[in-house]
Amino acid sequence: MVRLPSFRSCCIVSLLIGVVLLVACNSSSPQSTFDAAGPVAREQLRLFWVIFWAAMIVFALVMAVLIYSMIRFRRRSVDDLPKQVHGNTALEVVWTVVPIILLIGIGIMTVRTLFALDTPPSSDPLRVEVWAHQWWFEAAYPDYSITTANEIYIPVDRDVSVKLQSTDVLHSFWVPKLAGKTDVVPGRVNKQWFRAEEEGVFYGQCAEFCGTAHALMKFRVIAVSEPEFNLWLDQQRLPVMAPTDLAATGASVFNAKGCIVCHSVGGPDSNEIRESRNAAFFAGQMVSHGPNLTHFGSRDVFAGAILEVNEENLKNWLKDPEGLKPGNRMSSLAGAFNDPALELTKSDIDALVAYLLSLE
Ligand code: HEC
Ligand SMILES: [Cu+2]
Repeated sequence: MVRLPSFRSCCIVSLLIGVVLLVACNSSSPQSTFDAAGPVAREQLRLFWVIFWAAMIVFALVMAVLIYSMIRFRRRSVDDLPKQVHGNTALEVVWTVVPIILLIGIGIMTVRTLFALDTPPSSDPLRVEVWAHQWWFEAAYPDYSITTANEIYIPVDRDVSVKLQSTDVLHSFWVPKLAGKTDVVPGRVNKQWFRAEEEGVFYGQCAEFCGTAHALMKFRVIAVSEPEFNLWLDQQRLPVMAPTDLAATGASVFNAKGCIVCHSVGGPDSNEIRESRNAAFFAGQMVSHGPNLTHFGSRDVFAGAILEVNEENLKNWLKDPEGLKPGNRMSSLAGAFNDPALELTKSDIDALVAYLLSLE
């Protein structure tokens, strides 16, 4: 015979589940929407709390009435039959009108928040163009001729206006502490803006399932002081220095082994570059456009912000990108061109890593 769990074990299990759920609410979590760091996220959070508490009050009232009726009107003996009623106009009007009022209220607040957050208040926001790719984010700064990937530098306390475009499938751009999700739709331009009110690294993540490596499609928004941001801009605009020694060997390997087909070095990527690479991708001639590597050595993370930039990780990446990021579009490098001459030897890899790290 099956034994039902006792009341005590039920209590213990629910307590444990409660603890686990509460731990998940730790507000120091880097991707928590409950820890807004700017005006957009804060307004959205405020709306969330209003709707949450309205729903909690309705929930509590309905539960109270339900539990009261279950106890008050429980069946007391076998032939106990409650008073049979049919229809109650007053009650029906109440439970139709109250939700209508609630929904209209929530609707008004939602639409007002949408309009209030539609455009940045500043007339001179920092403009960033984000291109979503399977499975990494590209960030271009059109006013400064900079193209980078996975890391978006912004100055603190300045509005940032983000133009969102996709080169392949649906994605969604999401930096939980700065602003809610905005879908990135192929063939369409979407926009979002935010402002960081404190310096720091804000974690972002693609929030729309976009294929195999969707879970490994992260990025970072790095908010720094205005002078630090200007230093970053200056450094990103420097031309690439001529590589020396092992790095110079790496630069020739980079050309010889076809890395240059997908990766630009020495300047920003133009829309023409992006378009021709994507056209080749859709024609099945190549494995899509890879991140611009002009100042790769100055970045902290790579491959969708899942790996730290260092010698060991880069060697492993070039040896076996598939092992580090399953499904990624660089893995089939050798396969795509079907040419054993493109395979990398150990000394190729050492030279390439020296070259990549020299690209500061
Ligand atoms: C067929 C196109 C293609 C070729 C050829 C290619 N890559 Fe890539 N590469 C990519 C793509 C796509 C990514 C992004 C992978 C991801 O994060 O999902 C990438 C990522 C990288 C990254 C990390 C960049 C970042 O900021 O995330 C490095 C470094 C890199 N490739 C180096 C190389 C080197 C060196 C070669 C030549 C041996 C090479 N790649 C050949 C497409 C290519
Ligand atoms: Cu995704």
